[in-house]
Amino acid sequence: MKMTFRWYGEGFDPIPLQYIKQIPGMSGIMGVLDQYAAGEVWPEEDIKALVDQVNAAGLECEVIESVNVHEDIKLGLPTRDEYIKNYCTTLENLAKYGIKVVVYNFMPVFDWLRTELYHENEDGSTCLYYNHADVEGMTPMEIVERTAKDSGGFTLPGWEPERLGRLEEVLNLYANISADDLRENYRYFLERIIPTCEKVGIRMAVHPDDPAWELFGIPRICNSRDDLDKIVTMVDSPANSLCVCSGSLGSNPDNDVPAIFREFGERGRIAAAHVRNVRYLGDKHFQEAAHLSADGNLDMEAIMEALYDTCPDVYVRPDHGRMIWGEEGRAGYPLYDRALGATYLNGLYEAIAKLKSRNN
Ligand SMILES: [Mn+2]
Repeated sequence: MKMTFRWYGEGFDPIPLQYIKQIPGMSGIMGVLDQYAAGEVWPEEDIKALVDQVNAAGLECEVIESVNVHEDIKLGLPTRDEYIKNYCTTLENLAKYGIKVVVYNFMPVFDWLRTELYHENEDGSTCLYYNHADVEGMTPMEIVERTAKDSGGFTLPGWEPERLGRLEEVLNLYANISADDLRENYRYFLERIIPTCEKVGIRMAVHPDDPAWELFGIPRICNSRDDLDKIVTMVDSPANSLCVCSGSLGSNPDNDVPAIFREFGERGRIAAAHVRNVRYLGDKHFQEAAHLSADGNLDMEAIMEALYDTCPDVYVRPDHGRMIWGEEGRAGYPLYDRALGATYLNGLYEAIAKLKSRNN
């Protein structure tokens, strides 16, 4: 396992690389070039600058999260071929500088969605929070505007200003798209990028939808074990793999998260993993918890054991954290609580490894 940390880049992320390096057991980051909109080619010189900067801090930069997929590709518009070509060029450029895994998602319009970004807990910490009842009373535009206002000046992944301007138009375009249509558009994309990935040695890792259900009547096709199975069989190659996310899949209690990690790990189709906990508050109603099993509803030991048993070389990162100890910053991506998460996950992993080697 390689423990990593999401980092948005100089000028986009308030956390210095040096602080990330100081977290025990941290091997590298999952990096991004946030200045490029979906569909644009990432130039070689910018990729090189990012990798050099991360390496200079004593960290690896082998995973990129995310190279966003242009909406026209998801919609299957004629313009998609140009954007797919650009996507392949970006993949070729990334491979030249040692990138091994690209995390992405195929969620229409909305990446992750929460109804509160700074929900206050009894202990004074804040966390990301979701109540579907609130979503049902709001239009997509209202919820996007509220999220942008709450985000404290940070651009949230999936909520880039460039995309918000087209929200109304894009929502209308999705009105006639079924889940099967979306899956066919996804297949079209994969069939055209996976040969490039195989050639340059990059594994694509799709992140599940978050939360794990349909929003505003727009189809979502990456929510469950069966959805993931359909995706990995569409193009049967290790380059077409998953970034399993315990918190996203775990937002729906019907998903058996450790079993999903174990199955796709055994099938050789997990390239990256996000590990965090959730606490169920009701039907389609949850909050993000500390990583500790006892703080939420997921069995974190079983999740880490599935990774240990099936894909010990996987890139792992703690996922969203709470705001604790007075920290201010990008919602879901603080330093302190994610560092605690990484340390806890490393502790679980060490214990699992030692117990298993002792018993053999
Ligand atoms: Mn995640």
